[in-house]
Amino acid sequence: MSSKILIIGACGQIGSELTFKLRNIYGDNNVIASDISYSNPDIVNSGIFEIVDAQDYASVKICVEKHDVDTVYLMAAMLSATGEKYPMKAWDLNMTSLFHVLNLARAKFIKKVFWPSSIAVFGPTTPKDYTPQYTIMEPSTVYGITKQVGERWCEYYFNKYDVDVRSLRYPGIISWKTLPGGGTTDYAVEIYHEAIKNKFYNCFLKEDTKLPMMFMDDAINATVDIMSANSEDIKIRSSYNLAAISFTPKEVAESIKKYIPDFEIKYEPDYRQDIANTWPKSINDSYARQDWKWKHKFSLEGITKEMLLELDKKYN
Ligand code: AKB
Repeated sequence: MSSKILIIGACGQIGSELTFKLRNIYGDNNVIASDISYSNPDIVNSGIFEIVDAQDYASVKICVEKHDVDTVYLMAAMLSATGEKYPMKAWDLNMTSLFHVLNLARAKFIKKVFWPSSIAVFGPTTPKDYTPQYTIMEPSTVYGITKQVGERWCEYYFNKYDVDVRSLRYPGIISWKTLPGGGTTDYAVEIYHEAIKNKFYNCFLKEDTKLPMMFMDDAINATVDIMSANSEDIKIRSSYNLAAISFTPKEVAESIKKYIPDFEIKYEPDYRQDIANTWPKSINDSYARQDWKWKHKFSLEGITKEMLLELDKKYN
């Protein structure tokens, strides 16, 4: 019998594209998309879809058993900016859902788990340039705390209970199909939408705020690659640093102006600036490149070209 995959949080920015990619690779009937509501019609109408509440153990277990699932991608989470508004909700969602999936694996209902971590595990005391895999980690956001603690639990479940859990520290992810929600890096997606729709963007970060970023295709390939790598090659069971490029709002605005010369940007930093100030500017991901041969493809120029092309088709 072929392996069955469940994606929890399939309606979100990364979950939706991961669903399409995994269905291409493993076949529509082997990939079950799930979310707490029917919020993304493209996903709901594209194949098998189940309502699953990631915070309810029974809800996840029923779906796993119903479809003979052996691999779970847990993509449901509250991100950094929203997490600062609802700290306890962020803690509950991000931690409870992880424990449910890890415990299902520990009890042998499933065999393999993917759980995304984030550059938010780093904090104000972390070295900012080319941040190493192993370094000071004192996250100052609730989201970052949940990701750092989650990483410790992933490694613990691997060491103590032999749970095959794999994880990546995603940077900001840029894509045109589904909007991100509640993150600090969301500006790098919104800017392209606003450039196409209004030729103007009011940016919530300062012009020189450099953050690690990645195009969705690279993030999805990294996720598929780490999950299909041989278990012996996955030497880090907390979470791997993962990098592609780094840029500032000013740099992305300049790359847009090459295609839309009258595009204008204004900077009005808000509470998200304080979050961004604590995150790395660039990431050293040499362990991922060495252990399971990670390689990114997209540069800022490549991302801008693709984003403007696709969003132009969508809006015009
Ligand atoms: C966020 O901005 O909160 C996320 C992340 C970097 O994990 N995109």
